Amino acid sequence: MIRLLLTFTLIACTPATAASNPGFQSWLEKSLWPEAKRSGIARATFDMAFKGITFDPKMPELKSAAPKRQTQSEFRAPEGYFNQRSIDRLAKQGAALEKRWRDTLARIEKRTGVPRRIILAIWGRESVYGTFKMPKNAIRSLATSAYAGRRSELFKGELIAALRIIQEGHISAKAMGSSWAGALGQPQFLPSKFFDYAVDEDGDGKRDIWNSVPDTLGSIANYLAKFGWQRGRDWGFEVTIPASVSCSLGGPDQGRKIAGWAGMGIERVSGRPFPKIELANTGYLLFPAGRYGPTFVTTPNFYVLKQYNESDLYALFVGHLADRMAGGKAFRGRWQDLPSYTRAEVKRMQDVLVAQGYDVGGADGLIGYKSRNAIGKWQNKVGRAATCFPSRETIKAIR
Ligand SMILES: [Ca+2]
Repeated sequence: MIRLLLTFTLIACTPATAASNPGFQSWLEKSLWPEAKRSGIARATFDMAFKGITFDPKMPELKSAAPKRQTQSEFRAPEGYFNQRSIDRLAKQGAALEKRWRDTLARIEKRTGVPRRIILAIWGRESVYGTFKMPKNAIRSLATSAYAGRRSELFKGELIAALRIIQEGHISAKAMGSSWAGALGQPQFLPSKFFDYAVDEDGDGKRDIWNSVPDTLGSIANYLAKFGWQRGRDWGFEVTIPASVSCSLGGPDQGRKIAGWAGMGIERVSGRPFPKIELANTGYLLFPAGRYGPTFVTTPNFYVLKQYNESDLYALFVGHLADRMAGGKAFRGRWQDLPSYTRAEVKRMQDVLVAQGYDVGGADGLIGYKSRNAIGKWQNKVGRAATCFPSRETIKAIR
């Protein structure tokens, strides 16, 4: 009994620190330090960065953590992703910030060609214009994931990049806030992207994407510019696409001049014509939910937005939010109720389509444009109306 009590007391008194994971401190010294040193990190930087840093048992990246539910926004009804109240609020805040940072935004827009509202929309989406409090210390979360995570090598590289950022004096280790996954500051850059994309817009010698609004705005624009944002062009337009145009024509590998799409009867929902510069250049059809939701003609800039986050809905959210800041209306097309699928269900359907010779873009359990096109082609082949998105009934029929 005494022994039990003693044990209990000991556990209760042991803070969740190094003592609860002695391997962590030894890994820092024996495994991480030699590698950091080889990468040019000074001992003083290393010691300062890890002062008081402990293993974080709550990280979702840990091998022992319960696997996350295998769904993601692509298969939930997109309606939830485009929450109107939150978009309205973000659009209002964005429009106010556009006034407040007018000169800075004008300078950045002129230099990079990235429209100010696109820059603002990414800022809003990533960190609610810098008001979202970063939940984690980057060093602690990256070190925990590098030590015991499922993608240890990847996080080790990110951690060493984070140490370089500290060593160069852009931010202190303590103030280096990040997401759970280690994405840094207001633009949510991974540390490895920092040196290529972050800029010192306010000229104080630091690329401070945690505290400086100009640095944040300049860095977001620089990122998009470096990924090829086309100056003078929009991101895309909501359109009506007549039934005579197959929904299996979606995606970046089936582009044609926007004048060509217009010639097939595709029109903007606003009733306005496509701008001249757009008509003369390439555009792509986008059916994010097949025929079960709004449809779009996008420009190559839509795919530049996807370089920020590899998701059609993310890029659409950013483009749409930018339009809303300029007084644009909510989507005209309605997102219909769609079932949410597990990745396993989608993968099973994809495996069947692949076995029948369709290109689904990799049977990964995610419904990307190639899977949508494949579903449309399958539906045409078996004499169904093409919807290019699986209803419950379709996913059961594809077997
Ligand atoms: Ca700066």
